[in-house]
Amino acid sequence: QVILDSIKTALLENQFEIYYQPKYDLSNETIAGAEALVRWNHPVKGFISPTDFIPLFERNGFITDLDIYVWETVCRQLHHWLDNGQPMIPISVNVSRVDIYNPELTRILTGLIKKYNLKAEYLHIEITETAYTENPDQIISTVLELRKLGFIIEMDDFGTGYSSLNMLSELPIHVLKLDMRFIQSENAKRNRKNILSFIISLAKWLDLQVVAEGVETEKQAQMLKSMDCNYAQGYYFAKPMPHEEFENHIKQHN
Ligand code: G
Ligand code: G
Ligand code: MN
Ligand code: NA
Repeated sequence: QVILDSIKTALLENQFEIYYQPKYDLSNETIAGAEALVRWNHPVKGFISPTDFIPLFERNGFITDLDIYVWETVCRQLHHWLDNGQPMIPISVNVSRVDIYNPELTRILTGLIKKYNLKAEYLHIEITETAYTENPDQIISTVLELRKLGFIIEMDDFGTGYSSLNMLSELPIHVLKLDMRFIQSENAKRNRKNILSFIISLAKWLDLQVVAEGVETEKQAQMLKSMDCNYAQGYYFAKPMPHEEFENHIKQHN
């Protein structure tokens, strides 16, 4: 397949671009962080969405090179802000369900932090909920190790998997990112709103911070704020954007 041959070239030719989607503090609407999301500008096929190539890369093993490339680009960006005396906004990176089992993972991440002279707390690590349920014991020990090293751990797409409440109480994570389907229920049945509100309260009891994803309307943002949700991300606030635009965005909002 063409797509397979082109990954090495793609990395060499910088065809992957990192977009940043801001995350807002709902209490004052300032930018509290951002998620790094990769885009592939293919010279022939044009723009390819991550939903089209990530699953393929997870099957053929290219995901590791890509994820490391994304983490390093983000660390270089953070180092640039540090060097220029700009405010440090923590950036969340995605770790594929494949890479989470890589025995080199913690070594790679600490290597990057050292290389770019960063505090680990500026790099937030997103691990999707479904990955935790595949092999909880191994993930828990990796997450514990990352946590000890100072990284902030976020559980992504919460609500798409089947974490038991018991498991949630034992996971050494810092942040729960609620899957969009919870949020996009503002006009839905009262029961769904009650579930959202309950999950936010539960997270608080467990001392976890909560990020709502896929916030598209003011009404949703208001609802989340009234439920005491900490942070929100979504098209209502801002879409993922290139780094220059993100830097301007920070200047305007913080
Ligand atoms: O950005 P959306 O922009 O279309 O992203 C689609 C999916 O791709 C999401 O599930 C997101 O988590 C995943 N994704 C985006 N960037 C990365 C990345 O750098 N690494 C991994 N592993 N997944 C990513
Ligand atoms: O799986 P993960 O949470 O990492 O990926 C987030 C995905 O959601 C990305 O594809 C991103 O572009 C997309 N996204 C971000 N904000 C919104 C939103 O408000 N609405 C919708 N429909 N998608 C969003
Ligand atoms: Mn994510
Ligand atoms: Na998500």
